[in-house]
Amino acid sequence: MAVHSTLVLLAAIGAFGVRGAEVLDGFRPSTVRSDYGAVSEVEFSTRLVVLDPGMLAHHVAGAMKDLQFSERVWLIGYKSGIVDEKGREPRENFLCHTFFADQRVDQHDDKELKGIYSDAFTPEVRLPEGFGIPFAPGDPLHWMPMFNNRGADSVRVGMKVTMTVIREKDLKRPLRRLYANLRSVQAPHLYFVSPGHDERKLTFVAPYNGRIHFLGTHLHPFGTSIELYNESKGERVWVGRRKGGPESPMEVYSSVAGYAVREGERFRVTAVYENPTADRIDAMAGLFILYERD
Ligand SMILES: [Cu+2]
Repeated sequence: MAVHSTLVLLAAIGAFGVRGAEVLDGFRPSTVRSDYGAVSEVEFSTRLVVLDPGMLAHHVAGAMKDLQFSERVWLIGYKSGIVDEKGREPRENFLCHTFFADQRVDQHDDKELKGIYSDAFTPEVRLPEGFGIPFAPGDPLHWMPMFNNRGADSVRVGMKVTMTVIREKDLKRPLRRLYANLRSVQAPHLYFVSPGHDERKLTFVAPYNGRIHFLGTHLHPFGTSIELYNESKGERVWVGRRKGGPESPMEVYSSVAGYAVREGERFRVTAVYENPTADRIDAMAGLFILYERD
């Protein structure tokens, strides 16, 4: 197995090159419509990688990418998915989460990012109309796909990403720029939940004046909700819940009007898991926050 993994990994590194970034230039018309200009999409994917049983929050070295756009674009949507050897979507979910940003998104939650995320239960993020994240050709971009394999067998899968953009040359009206920040209740992000109810909290102080326009969650199966609460004002900003059972999609917060944030206000993130099994389960819990600065 180990030899097999290594070969796949080497094949992937060889094909992508270890130095120069992969250039994103294969734009094609998107079915998405926007008042702000013609919408395009651009895709990239990993080669097939081997996921051994029990791999959690695993970033396969050969699957990460350094990327750059060939021209100025405004990112307005981001979608990721898993494909098997036949190019089909497997029934089990091997996607943990992915980050696409101007830096490696690590465990330091205070960092302001220019980027976006997706995960197993929010596989597609679409920014509210009128907002975008601008990228220039020279911007060094990093993409980190993270996989889970909770099964008993090794699998070979790949990850495919479709980005929805408005090319600067197609822009009819100016878009408003969003910044991003990740707030996770636990560092390192992976933790384990015993049978029953589990609640974890994180507090942080807002480092900017602005407005939150999008909140996306990252939870694993049996994570039931994640809340953002403004302690300074004593009010709930938003709580995201599952739309169905333990592995159904998560709600997102998406608002053109947004939620006003003042620098120095204190916020609390509360993540809830309900573990109905007799064993401990893997967990992550974070909020991906997209905001506009005043
Ligand atoms: Cu995860």
